[in-house]
Amino acid sequence: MYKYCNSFKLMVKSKPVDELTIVPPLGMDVESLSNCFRYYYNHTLGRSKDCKAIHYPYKALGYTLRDRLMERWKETRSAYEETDCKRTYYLSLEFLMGRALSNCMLNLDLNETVQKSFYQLGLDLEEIAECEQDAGLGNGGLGRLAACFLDSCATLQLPVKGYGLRYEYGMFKQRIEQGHQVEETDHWLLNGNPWELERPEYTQRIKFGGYTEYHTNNKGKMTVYWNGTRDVLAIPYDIPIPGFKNGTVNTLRLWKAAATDEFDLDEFNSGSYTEAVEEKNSAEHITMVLYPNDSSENGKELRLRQQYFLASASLQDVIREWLMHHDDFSEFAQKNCFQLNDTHPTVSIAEFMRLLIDDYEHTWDEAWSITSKCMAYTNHTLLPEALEKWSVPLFKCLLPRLLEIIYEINSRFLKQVAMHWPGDAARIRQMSIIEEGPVPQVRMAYLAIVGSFSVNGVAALHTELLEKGLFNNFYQLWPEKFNNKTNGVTPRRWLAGCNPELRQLITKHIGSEKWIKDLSQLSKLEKHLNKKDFRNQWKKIKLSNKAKLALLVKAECDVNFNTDALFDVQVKRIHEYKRQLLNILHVIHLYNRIKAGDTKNWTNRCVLIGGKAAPGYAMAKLTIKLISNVAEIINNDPQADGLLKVAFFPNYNVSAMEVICPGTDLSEQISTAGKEASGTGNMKFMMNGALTIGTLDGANIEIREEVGDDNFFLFGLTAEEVENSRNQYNPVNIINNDKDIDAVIKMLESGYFNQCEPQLFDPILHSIKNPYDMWMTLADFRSYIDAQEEVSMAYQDTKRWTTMSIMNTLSSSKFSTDRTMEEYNQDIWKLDKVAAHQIK
Ligand code: 26W
Repeated sequence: MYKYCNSFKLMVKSKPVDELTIVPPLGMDVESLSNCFRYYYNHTLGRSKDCKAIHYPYKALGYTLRDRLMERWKETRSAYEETDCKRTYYLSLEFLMGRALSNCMLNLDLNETVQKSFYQLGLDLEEIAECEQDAGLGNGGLGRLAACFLDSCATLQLPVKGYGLRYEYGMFKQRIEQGHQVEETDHWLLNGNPWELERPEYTQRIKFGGYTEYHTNNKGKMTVYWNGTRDVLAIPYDIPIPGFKNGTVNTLRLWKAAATDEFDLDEFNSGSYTEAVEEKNSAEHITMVLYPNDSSENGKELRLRQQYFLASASLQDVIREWLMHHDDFSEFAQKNCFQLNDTHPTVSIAEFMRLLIDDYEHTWDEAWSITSKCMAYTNHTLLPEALEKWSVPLFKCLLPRLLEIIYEINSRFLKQVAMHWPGDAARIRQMSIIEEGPVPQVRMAYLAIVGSFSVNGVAALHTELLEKGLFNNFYQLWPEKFNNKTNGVTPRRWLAGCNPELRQLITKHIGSEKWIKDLSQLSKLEKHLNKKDFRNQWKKIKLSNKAKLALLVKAECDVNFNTDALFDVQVKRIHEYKRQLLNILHVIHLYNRIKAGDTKNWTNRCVLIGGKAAPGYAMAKLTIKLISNVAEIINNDPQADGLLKVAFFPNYNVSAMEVICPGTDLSEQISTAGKEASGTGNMKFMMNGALTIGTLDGANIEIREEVGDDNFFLFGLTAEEVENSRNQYNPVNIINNDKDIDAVIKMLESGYFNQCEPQLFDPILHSIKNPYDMWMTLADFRSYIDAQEEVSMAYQDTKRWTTMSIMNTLSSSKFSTDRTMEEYNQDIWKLDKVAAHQIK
């Protein structure tokens, strides 16, 4: 018998009672939905017709739909159990889910039914749907990718479960005050969350702190005890993840931290009751807030606590479920896989070793054999400052047993290195999981590579750069571990859901809706490319989507966008490598042309830039201020009226993107080549018929390959050229030799955009002119200006533009996460698809 026994097991011993669980299926018709809605509104929520708070009807609808999900959820679970299928667990500190309501209606095919029901009830569905808070449990690309993956796995009927944290506060809300970013908390759970189901019966206990003790038992076997810990409880909340019209509902399990009851007994007994209760706070802090950094790690203890909390709770949960149906771990590695979303959950590798050795009495070799066959690691960034490292002293204090295990993993690993490169001491130093220095550090990426059987990048170029650069030593040692999995986006949310008019047009011309599950069918539209009627409808839909975006821009930014103009959009996190600065420099160039009267053959433009800056990232915040100031001047200059408008979009998030990408003409993907791992916004724009102006970076390269050179506006240095020209980079020379660039810099230096705020933008000017500018903004400026001029000319040729727009959507099928998930499954997970039992 294992010394570790979960009390929950006692509860499942008793035979399930059929009488309790046999229920007739719920109706999917208008009347059933209306009745169910009325029941929740009146009885469960206790509201009357006078109630003005809009979130009650929203909640009642949420419950009504969740009930329909619940039936399918149970059927999916039992299908997985009956087949004893292999499973994958997607471990991620971030899931940027956005809203659930419209996604649920789309995937359950209840859009029309709910609309009819609401019409009869006299309710405005659109208004009610708008009151749903985004589940913003992620920073950007990596978190949204996790959400798209879950959608595709459910649609493909892959038994994949997400594990994450239920942050009380999601990604901060961004307000712009006099051009500056102001952060506000995102208390997204304030009005409750109808989509989650609390499962307190599966609570897990997580250890922190303490010390280790070694005891030898009577058989001479040494056992390690991790004692004196301060434990925290992990309570799971399940979110249903519906597949598209297939009866499958997978699970996203999010953990909330809570204090244990016995935690403070000593203090309680000594009379300090209130102090003892106060201590509860520190436990609950673990899942209080999402860290809003998306590129630089800051080594905060609470962040390591979060990571271990997720890893330990999830692994214990998987083991619990495994042991309900299996006697031992002999088949565990064949039947389970953990995909690590970046290094954030990588402490799982050490934690799984601990559980197998200390709690389930495996030898080191047995435990390592299981662990290293189950773990797979995805890298999402090439930026060295984003690679996670934890100080050894901090690790030792918080997770002493895990540090011992990491040291042991490292020592065995370094022996392998020594065998492979005999006498190469430098190699051992370079590859060690522990970085030596005044304060030694645990390199989480190295731990991830050593402990995983698969290591992947997220676009072809990115994987190539990992192999040649960042992880080259490891690639030499284990080339077979490395593979590429180009990112994608789910076509449900990012085409069918956010662009209903285009969905209709595509369906009409393909003849069925099957393309929503099989995006390669978009190529069937090719025969309509030159048909007048189809093209006219295409244009009409883009115009209508632009009108919706213009309304949003008016509401959020108070700037008037004219739908005749070219809508030029860059929305993503604000970062120097993404070069929002290059974009705004181009805007200043256009403005200079207007001021100089150089407006022959002019194309009117509306430039929209949006995104959040990490609260501690001064340069990113200053870039927002610059964009806002430039916008203010240009929008109020009558000379520019009609020719050029600029707006900074506040609080860019998933729901905003659902309006922005269908209404965009030009997608800005202008990072310094070799810096953007993949990008996924680029794919959303492409799918919705926007054209890309971009560098040869990340997935842009593959986008261009798919759509063809003629339908993509390319500019800038390649990744190789960037690295090779760093030494010769001389921005001041570039300025002196290009009068347009010189004019832009002079405008900035003159203080034209900061007349009441002298010197405000000096740090930006310094960074532009710095020969060591990491992002080499000016190296690509001329080429960018020229490519933008091509864009302007192309836009005037409506016929050409429409063809290019259609070609972009038509060629976007590679960028569906359905394709991405099929590849993960074929190469890494090797899961069988399991259909859920259908509800009659
Ligand atoms: C430690 C702080 C931290 C937090 C998040 C460092 C790094 C991250 C992420 C790796 C940042 C991120 O979201 N990366 C993006 O991942 C996307 C999905 O693969 C890619 O498309 C983007 O190119 C990449 O920047």
